[in-house]
Amino acid sequence: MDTEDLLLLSVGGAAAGVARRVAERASAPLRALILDTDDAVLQALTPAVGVATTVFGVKRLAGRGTGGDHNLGAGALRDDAAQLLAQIGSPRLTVVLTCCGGGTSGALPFLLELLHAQGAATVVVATEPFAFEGEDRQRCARVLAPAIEARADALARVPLDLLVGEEASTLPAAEAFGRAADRLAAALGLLWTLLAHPGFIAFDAERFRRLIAQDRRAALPFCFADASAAGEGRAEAVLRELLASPRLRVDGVDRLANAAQFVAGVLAGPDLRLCELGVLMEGLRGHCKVLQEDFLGTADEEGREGTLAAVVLAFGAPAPESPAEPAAARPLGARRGKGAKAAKGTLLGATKDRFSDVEHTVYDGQDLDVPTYQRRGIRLTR
Ligand SMILES: Nc1nc2c(ncn2[C@@H]2O[C@H](COP(=O)(O)OP(=O)(O)OP(=O)(O)O)[C@@H](O)[C@H]2O)c(=O)[nH]1
Ligand SMILES: [Mg+2]
Repeated sequence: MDTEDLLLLSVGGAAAGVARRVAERASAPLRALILDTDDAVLQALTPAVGVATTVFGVKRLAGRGTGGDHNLGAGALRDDAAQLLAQIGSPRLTVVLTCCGGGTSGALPFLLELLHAQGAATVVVATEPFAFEGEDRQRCARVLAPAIEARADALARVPLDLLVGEEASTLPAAEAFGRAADRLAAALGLLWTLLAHPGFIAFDAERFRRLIAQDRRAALPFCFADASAAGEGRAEAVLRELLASPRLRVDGVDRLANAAQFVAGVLAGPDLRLCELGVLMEGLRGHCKVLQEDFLGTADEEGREGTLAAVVLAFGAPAPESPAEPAAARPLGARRGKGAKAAKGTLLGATKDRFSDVEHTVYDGQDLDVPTYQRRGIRLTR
């Protein structure tokens, strides 16, 4: 896969800062497009090789942001869709990053439709506001989630509180935001290196695409965490940190234990030993209760000699009230089939009518819960 095939796309002011940090963290060349409706945010970013910035919706918003209005974010994207598509090109896989809580992320549903029509598989990472930001921003994030979920191929909803931990409420707000952005950028930087610069065991963007770009009604949910350690026993230390990570425990559910699939990406120097991969993979598998598939990828870098870093992505999430089923109860291949039953213990994202009782998202008088290609009767080939 060539570098044009993989794109990091960020939408909104806070996401712009995180995407810029990913460019510093990733040790493989990054093709990133940073989009915002606020020109001042983009002007303040330090330029980086491979990272382009574009303000959109200037006609409507005069480069000043949406002031928290999703409809304005959606309209702004629609105004400039043709120009943005020319910049996006036709990536095979796009990692879309947004921080929900403001209005510019309202552009996401339409943007995802455009990407889909271009043939791109989309992995969305959407942060959710800190609890201390208040109900208005929480609500803003909540109402957008179903429209994103219906259009992405895979979706990680990342509460900022989980990224920072319990201390979030006691830290100065700027520090809490900074810490969240750093942690997110570190994990995404590892993921990027893994996909764009695969080592002797490759889990590249094309494999990721195959894992997520299935015919389904809603995004495959996932969560992710990273850890690193150096010295003797580094693989065991990384494993311990991953298994204890609050980022893999969402709403009281251990998402790794309940994962149907996981991807483990290991980044190390030339001193990486096979037994260390064994420790990690066996430890992760041993923790999972309903695992059906796992994938390992490595990226090797001279500069990492002595340290071992890993990023784990856990796919699938049981309904919170349902306990994990034993693996034998669900046959291989049953999890993501079109029309999988919405029964107790089935995976979120594989259920057929999960949006039937959810309020529809209407922008500019159009029901965005109906994909554009259906609204306009366009046939898609993928
Ligand atoms: N990590 C991090 N998150 C932030 C920061 N500032 C804001 N956020 C989060 O991002 C959410 C969205 O805020 P913004 O990105 O500023 O909003 P926007 O997408 O630019 O939308 P508008 O400005 O309303 O058009 C907030 O609710 C916060 O949860 C920051 O500096 N770092
Ligand atoms: Mg903004």
